[in-house]
Order: sequence, then structure tokens, then C-alpha cells
Amino acid sequence: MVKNAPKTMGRSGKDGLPALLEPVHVGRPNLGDKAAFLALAEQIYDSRWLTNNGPLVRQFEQEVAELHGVRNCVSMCNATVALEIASRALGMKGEVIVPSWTFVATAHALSWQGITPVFADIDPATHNLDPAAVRRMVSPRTTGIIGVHLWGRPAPVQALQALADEFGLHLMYDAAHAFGSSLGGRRIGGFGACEVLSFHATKLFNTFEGGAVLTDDDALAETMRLMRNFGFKGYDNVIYPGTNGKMPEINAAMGLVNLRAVGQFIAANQSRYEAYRQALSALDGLQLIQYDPSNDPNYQYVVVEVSQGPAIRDEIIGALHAENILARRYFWPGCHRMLPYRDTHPQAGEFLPHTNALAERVIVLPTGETLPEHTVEVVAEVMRRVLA
Ligand code: T4K
Repeated sequence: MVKNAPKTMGRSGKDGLPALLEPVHVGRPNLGDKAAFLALAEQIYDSRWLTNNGPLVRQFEQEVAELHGVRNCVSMCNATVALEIASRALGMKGEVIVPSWTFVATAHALSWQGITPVFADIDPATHNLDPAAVRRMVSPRTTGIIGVHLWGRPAPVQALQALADEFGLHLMYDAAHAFGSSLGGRRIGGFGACEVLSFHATKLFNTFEGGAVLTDDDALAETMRLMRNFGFKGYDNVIYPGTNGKMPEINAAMGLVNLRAVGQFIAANQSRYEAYRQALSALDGLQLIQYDPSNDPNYQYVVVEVSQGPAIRDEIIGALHAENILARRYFWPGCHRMLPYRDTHPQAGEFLPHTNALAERVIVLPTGETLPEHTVEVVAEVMRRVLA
């Protein structure tokens, strides 16, 4: 918590200090019970079993699989490696269609393996892949689609599945943002051939670093278990050119503790989201993204669109930073305008009008349990000032 933070707003205050004395971040980690974590850390230390499919990893995988109602949870060291392993295990190659409007790891996981990510545009109302845009990008070299449940809001799973079936493509999801979210009562994690979760420190639910692939396909899960452990099938028997994607025990310990607090993390996010919604509702030219409560959103991302365009958006961000509120422009400028894609796909932007437009409008605001209470007021005041 920020201590002794003045209630006065802005640098215009008489002391000239920022409204928050310590920086407030997007992505401050949510933490469960410290004593429970330390007890597990001690257990790991005493047992001298630190990694390589240890008992806590196995327990963690079982609990995550049960929570999501899937047969297999294959834990990994992070979601980027999980995306690499899952796409490789599915047999994706050539071209794979992804949104450009995502964290760059979605695209990098493919290009790292010599697969070409082909960027399809989004639906500006949902920020998720637009199935009609995906259809336009299918070519004879396309082998798959990776949908992203951006901000934890479900991708158009039925339409994407229909496209995958029509063209004979592999379909998987980057569900890095979606822990705890569902679609019509069904948890995200069970769609497509498999789904990848991120347990990075900045996510709703973290294991310090970490990730997992969820799937009902036992054979696919078995292949991914081989791949994450150098291709070893038993002692001395390597049957595949694998990598090292294993989750250590200490990460699983953090996961087991944080699993018990997920409800509390979501409740804290939801109350901050509601506070932002009320505080920003009176401001013209701003639009807070909407969550459908029936989908049990995790409210981990507070995303605002600024209709006046990039100059005002950037002015707001500058003014928030001046008050120690470190708002972000996730995922500006879009993967297609980052290297290497800017060079390898110079024409990509022509197919991405909604991505390009949204990239100039978004602001992501801090939220979560540690958010100092008056941050929302300060944010609203700063925005009112700049918009005026
Ligand atoms: N797919 C999607 C859609 C993703 O969003 C991500 C990750 C991935 C795949 C890949 O998942 P992993 O391989 O990471 O499991 C951050 C995260 O590093 C990244 O995991 C996340 N998405 C992305 C949205 O955000 P940066 O470069 O913006 O992080 P950084 O270092 O600026 O941290 C964000 C803020 O969080 C900082 O202002 C400070 C705060 N923070 C951060 C850490 C690590 C803390 O307070 N404590 C911490 O320990 O990428």
C-alpha cells in the first residue's frame, strides 16, 4: 500500500508532489497467503526435490486441470515456451493466423520455430479476432489459427472452430489473460485443440513465472510432456528433439497458494473496475471496455479507449505518469509494427485497419488488490483535466 498518500490531486497541489508518492503499476502481482507459501518453500528445501516433475508440480497440474474441467494440464516454465511447444506438438508449420493486437509473445512463439505469423484484424467492439478477417488471410500455406482471449474476454470460439473445420486447420488459443474467465458457464481453457495459460507475475494468477497447456487430448498432452523435458521417455531414452520447458517446484508452491485466493483477486479487480466505471462515466470521449458478467470475467485489465486519438491519449498517459500512475498503452503499436514483422510483413497494416485505429486509442490502467484507494479519483481528475 502507498502510505501517507495525499488526497490532493495533481501537481497543481500546493506541495507540487505527484498525487501518489509511490508508483502505481499495471500488473502488480496478486499474492496469496505468505505463511502458507513459506511453509511449502521449507518443505521443498527440506525434501531436496526442486524440479523435474516434482510432487508439487503434479498436485498443481491436477488442481488446475480439475478447475478447468479438462483432462490434462501440462505445466511449463512460462506461456511463451508453452505456446511454442503446443503449436509444435499440434504440427503447425508454414503460416499460422494470429491477431496483431496481442502481446508480441503470441507471434514470437511461432516465428521462433520458423513458422510465419500472418496477422488478421480484430473486431473493434471486442478487440478479439474477427472471423471474417481470418477467412481473408487463409492461404494454401496456412496450417493453423491461434486465437487470443484478449483482456480475458472470450474469442469467437464457435466461428473460429467452424473456419478451422472448413479449411482443415489446427486451432488453439492463447488464454494468457483468461484465468478464471468463462464463456456461457464453460471455463476458458477447454476450447480448440488446446489452450495456453500464463502464470506470469503480472497476471491475475501467478506462479512468479509459469504457464500451462490445457487439453482433453491425451496423446497431445503426452507429446508436450516429452517436448518440455528434452524428449526423454524414461531414463536414457530420448525419442524427440525436445527443449526445457519444465516448471520448478517453487513455482508450483506459489501456484498452489495463489489458487486458494483466486476468488479474492477477482473480487478486488471487480470492485476497482466498478469504481473506474462510475468515475469515468461522466467523461465524454472515453470508453471503458465492457465485460459481460455472465462470462465470469476476471477484470484483470482496465482498458479505456480515447476517441480523440493518439495525441490526447499520450497526453493523458504523460499526465498520469506525472502523478506516479504508470498507465500503459498495451499493445501499441501492434505486433505487425514491431521487429521483425515490420520488415518481414511491410504490407500487413493494409489488412489491419481496426488494429491500427485501436492502437492509437488504448490506455490500460492499474488495478488489483494493492491499488491505493484514491487512485481511481486521481485518474478521473487527470483525464477530466486533459480532456477539458
Ligand atoms: N500471450 C499474451 C496475450 C500475453 O499477454 C503474454 C504475456 C504472453 C502470451 C506470454 O506469457 P509469459 O511468457 O510472460 O508467461 C508483461 C509481462 O512480462 C508479460 O508476461 C505479459 N504478457 C505482458 C502483458 O506484460 P511487460 O514487458 O509489459 O512487463 P513489465 O516488466 O513492464 O511489467 C509490467 C508492470 O508490472 C511493471 O510496471 C511493474 C509491474 N511488476 C512487474 C513484475 C514482473 C511488478 O510490480 N512486479 C513484478 O514482479 O510484459
